[in-house]
Amino acid sequence: MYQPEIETLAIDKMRQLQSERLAEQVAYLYKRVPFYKNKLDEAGVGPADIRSIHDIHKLPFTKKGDLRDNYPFGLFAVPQNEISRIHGSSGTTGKPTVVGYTKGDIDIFSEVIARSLVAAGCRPGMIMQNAYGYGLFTGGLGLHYGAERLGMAVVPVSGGMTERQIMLMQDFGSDALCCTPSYAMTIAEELRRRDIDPQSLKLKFAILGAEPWTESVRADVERGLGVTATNIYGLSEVMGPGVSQEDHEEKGTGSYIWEDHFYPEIVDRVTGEPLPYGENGVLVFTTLTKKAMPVLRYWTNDITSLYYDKAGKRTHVKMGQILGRSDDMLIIRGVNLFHTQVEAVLEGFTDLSNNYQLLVKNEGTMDEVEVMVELDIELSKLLELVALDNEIVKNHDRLGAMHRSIQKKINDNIGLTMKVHFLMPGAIPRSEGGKLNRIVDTRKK
Ligand code: ADP
Ligand code: K
Repeated sequence: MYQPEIETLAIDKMRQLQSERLAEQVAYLYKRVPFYKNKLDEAGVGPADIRSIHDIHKLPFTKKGDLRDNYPFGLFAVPQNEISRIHGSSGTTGKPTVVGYTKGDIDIFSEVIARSLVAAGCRPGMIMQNAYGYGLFTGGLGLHYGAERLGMAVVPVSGGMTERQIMLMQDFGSDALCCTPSYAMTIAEELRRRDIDPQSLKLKFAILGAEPWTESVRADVERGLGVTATNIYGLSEVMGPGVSQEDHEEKGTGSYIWEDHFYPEIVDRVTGEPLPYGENGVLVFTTLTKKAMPVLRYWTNDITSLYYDKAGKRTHVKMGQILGRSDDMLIIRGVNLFHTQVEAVLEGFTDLSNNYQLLVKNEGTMDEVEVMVELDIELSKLLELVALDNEIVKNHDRLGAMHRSIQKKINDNIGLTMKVHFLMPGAIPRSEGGKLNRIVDTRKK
C-alpha cells in the first residue's frame, strides 16, 4: 500500500475524520463561494448545522448544470493567483465543464493516483506508458503526476498512434499501460494483427478507466496484452481519475473509493433519497479536502452501488461497476434500457468483438434500437470476409445462425425487439481519445 495507515483506517476513525473535514469544507464554501451560500440559504441550512458526516443529507445537490451556469470560474473558492491548473471535461460540443486546482489540490490528486497505482500492482522504478490523452482532459496529466509521485518513470506518449505505442512498449520495456479500455483493446487487436506475442512484451499491468467496461473486456485485454488489468474511476468535477481504484489482487470485487478525500453516497435517481449499501442508484460525491473548487453532493449521473468488503485489504468503501449513466438511460417504448444490458447479451457470443454501438431512431411514431456490432477479427480472417451486409449475413450458415440467436436473446432478456447488424472489425468510428460511443440517439426530441 502507498499509505497503509490511512488506507486501513478503522471505520469509526474514518467517520470522525470525514465529519471534521465536511464541517470545515462547508464553512469554507459558505464563506467563499456565493453560489453555495445562496444554495444553502435557500435550503435553510447553515454551516452550524453540519457537525457530522451524517448531516450530509441536509445539503442540497450540485449538478453539472450548476457548473455550466457558473462558467468558467464562478465556483472557484480561491483568488485566481492561487490556481495552479485548469482542466475541462471533454464535452465534444459546446463549452467544457471547467475545474480548477491549487498546488495543494494537485498534491492530493497525485497522492490518490499514487495510491491507485500501487493498488493496480505498480511499484516505484517501473516504467509507465501513459496513453491517456494529455490536454484539458484530466486523465493524461493526472496519471502523469501520480505516477511520478510514486517514483515511476513516465512515458508521456498520450493516446493514438498505435504502431508507435507498440514500438515504445517493445523498445522501452514499459511495465504498465494506462488508457481507456477501448484503446487497450485497439492495441491488443493491433498486436494480434501483427502476430506479436504479448508474452514477448515486458508489460505487466494495465490501468483502465474513463468509460464503462466489463469482465469480458478485461479478459480480452489481459489475454491480448499479457497483463493484469484493473479499473480506475473518477471525474473531473470531483478531481479526475483516481477517485477510486480496483486492487489487482481483488479483481472483480469493486474499486476502493479514497473516502478520506471523497465522500460517496448512493441516492435514488428520481427522488434523491439516500439508498442503503448494496443498492443501485446515482453516485454522489462530496469533496472533503479540496481548496480551489470543492463540490458538495455532486450528482455524477453514474449508476452503481457501494459496499464494504470485509475480505478486502483496505477499509475504504468499494463501488461496483458503473452500470450506466442515469442520463444515458434510454426509454424505448416504455422500457428502461441501459446499453450494458445489450452488452451482456453480446458477451455470450465469442464470434463477436466487444465493439458495439446502439443506434436509436424514430421510425414514424415508434422508437427503434439497432445494434451495430463488429465481428471478431479472427473470425473475419477465417471466413475471409471483405465486406458485410444483411444479405451476406442472412445467407451465411454460421453468421445467419448467430444473428438469429442474438435477436432472440435480446428479445427474451430485455423485452425489446432490435435489429442487429454485423460489421467488419474496425467499422464503428472511434472518437479521438479512442472512445467508442455506445449510444447514438437520432430521435427528434
Ligand atoms: P470526460 O467527460 O472528459 O471523459 P470526465 O472526467 O468528466 O471526463 O468523465 C467522467 C465520467 O467518465 C464519469 O462520470 C463516468 O461516467 C465515466 N468514467 C470514468 N471512469 C470510469 C470507469 N472506470 N468506469 C466507468 N465509467 C467511468
Ligand atoms: K470520461
